[in-house]
Amino acid sequence: MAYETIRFERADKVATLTLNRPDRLNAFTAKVHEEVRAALRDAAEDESVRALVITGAGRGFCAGQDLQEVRPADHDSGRDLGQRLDRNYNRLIRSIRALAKPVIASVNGVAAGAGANLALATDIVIAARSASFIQAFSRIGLVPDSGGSYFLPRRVGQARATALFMLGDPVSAEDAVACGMIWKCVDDAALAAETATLAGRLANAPTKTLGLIKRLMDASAANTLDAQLDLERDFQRLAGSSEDYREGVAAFREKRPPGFKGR
Ligand code: T3D
Repeated sequence: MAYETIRFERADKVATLTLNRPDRLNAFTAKVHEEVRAALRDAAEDESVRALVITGAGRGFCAGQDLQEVRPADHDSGRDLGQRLDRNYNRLIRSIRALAKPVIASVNGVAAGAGANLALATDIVIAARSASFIQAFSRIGLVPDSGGSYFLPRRVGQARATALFMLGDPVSAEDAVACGMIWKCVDDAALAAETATLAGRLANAPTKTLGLIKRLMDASAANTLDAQLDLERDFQRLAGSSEDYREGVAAFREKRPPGFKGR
């Protein structure tokens, strides 16, 4: 499929989705959502893809909703923001969490509003040192969306999250690492190479197991210890019957690196 607002490339078991409207800091329009949905479907269905990277072209990662596309007429025509969230952002975040493969956000620049929360919805966030994260919603009179009010307090705690949501202040990549919002920050010039190394490691890992880890992590946010122990038992049963588990144990015994197939 030919895309207008994103790039979607596959190489060496890794798919890379690049938001590609740099003059608008890769803000989301309806067209971007449509194309991202198609790319995420592709990434899910293509068994040769074992890790997905989401990044942005130019100096920004994603500035959230394109505010040029928002029109008061949306309200006049009876289409409210709740409907837009259901149709676009909520589907986007659910698709990322449902993807049974690791997803990396490689945050190359500012991530604002839904752009920040898109990053937080991925499994591992690596950022350029010059990047920043802004819960910009309240600056324009909106509440956080795209899962921000779910992910952020779980990562940084209620006190920080509430202040960030209410104040809309930028958080530097270094501070984001320090407060547990993201995994790692690297020099700007090293971001592409570090992302490729990380994606390569994940793409050669036991993919089905990583998909189960993802589900465990999501469930742990709401589960009791008892429920989580039961889930670990169920998922270990699945992981334990995988080809990759057999390979992992065989490789350990034979003192060689494992060759996981993602099965
Ligand atoms: O409507 C719904 O569906 C509800 C869903 C809402 C989800 C949301 O994401 S709400 C939050 C929307 N996003 C924002 O409020 C962020 C708006 N942008 C900014 O605050 C700033 O641009 C940044 C802090 C992100 C970056 O600042 P800076 O100084 O580095 O860049 P800039 O000069 O502001 O932006 C560069 C260009 O990108 C500029 O265009 P120009 O003047 O050079 O022609 C700017 O207008 C454009 N741009 C940046 N963000 C957006 C945008 N254009 C449209 N929509 C944007 N969100």
